[in-house]
Amino acid sequence: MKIIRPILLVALLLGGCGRAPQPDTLRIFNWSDYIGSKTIETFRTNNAAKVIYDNYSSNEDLIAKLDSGGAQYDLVFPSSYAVEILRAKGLLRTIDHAALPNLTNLMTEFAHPSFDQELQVCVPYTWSTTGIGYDSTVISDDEAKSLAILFDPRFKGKILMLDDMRASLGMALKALGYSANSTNATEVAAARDKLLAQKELVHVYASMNIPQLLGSGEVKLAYGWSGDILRAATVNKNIRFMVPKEGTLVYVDYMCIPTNAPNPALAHKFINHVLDPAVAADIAETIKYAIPNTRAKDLVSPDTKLLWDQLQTANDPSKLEQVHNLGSALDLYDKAWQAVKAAK
Ligand code: N2P
Repeated sequence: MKIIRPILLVALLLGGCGRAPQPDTLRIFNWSDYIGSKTIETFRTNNAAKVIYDNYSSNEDLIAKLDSGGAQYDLVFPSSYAVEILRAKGLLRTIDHAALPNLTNLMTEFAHPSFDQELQVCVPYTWSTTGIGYDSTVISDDEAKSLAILFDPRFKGKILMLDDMRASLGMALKALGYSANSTNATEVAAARDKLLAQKELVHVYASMNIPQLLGSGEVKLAYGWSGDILRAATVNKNIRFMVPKEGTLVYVDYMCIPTNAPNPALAHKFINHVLDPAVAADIAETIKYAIPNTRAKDLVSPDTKLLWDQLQTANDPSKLEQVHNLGSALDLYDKAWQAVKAAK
């Protein structure tokens, strides 16, 4: 007995002795409110896989988490500039296109991003712009056309600002007539001061739960990402989305596999799953972000298709700015944003 027991223990620890095999596990790290109603469930069923699903609230959080080496995820969803930063740090794995037969469904205009022309480390997931979400019973369409509304004392305590360094400083830069990618210290300091002056009007800085906060009426005015605002409009018919005349930021978010991913094979399967037209259509239907999948567009409801088309046509390309990787100038933004967040 004395001999058999330890052997049994080892066998149990190794998962032997007739126990059912452990399911393959996929660890996903994504923004909140950013997946279809059925995406995970159908993947679990089709692949007999276990899915662990965690959320982050900004590109900066994601970068810090992966950079610390402590987090082990198979799939993450950074915006373009964050893909560049993660790649430069050696934190992204090369993607095997042979494992992605559905890649042919990708819209050609998204297939060659300037920073990764052959999609070596990323596959496009969604695109969106930032803009103004407003309750049309309180704010007129005309008022919502300018970023000035976000600085109007009449809406003190009713405003939501994105808790997002690049998006919020980018908005303040555009309100001042500068580029959202400015690397000029005086301009970034002016944007910081604009946000500092606005702070007493802001009810909350948030990058999670925006559909709920705006949809429930807790805030009447929000500077947010198009999909979150359009989603708020599905629960509260008075909510509208406006692209400000001063111009705005355009985001493409991507699916990437971290270098230390424990299960890259399953991550590839998930990317291919998301590229399936029916899966992509369910994602668009749920989150109201535009999905760069040619075949999904025919599968969404007329309402979602309309939102998609409006987003495309309402945006004057000359007013849209992609958020770029700023290299060492990022420090200016870090300091400016810390000052805004720390101010009373
Ligand atoms: C979803 C947030 C999406 C981030 N709630 C847009 N880049």
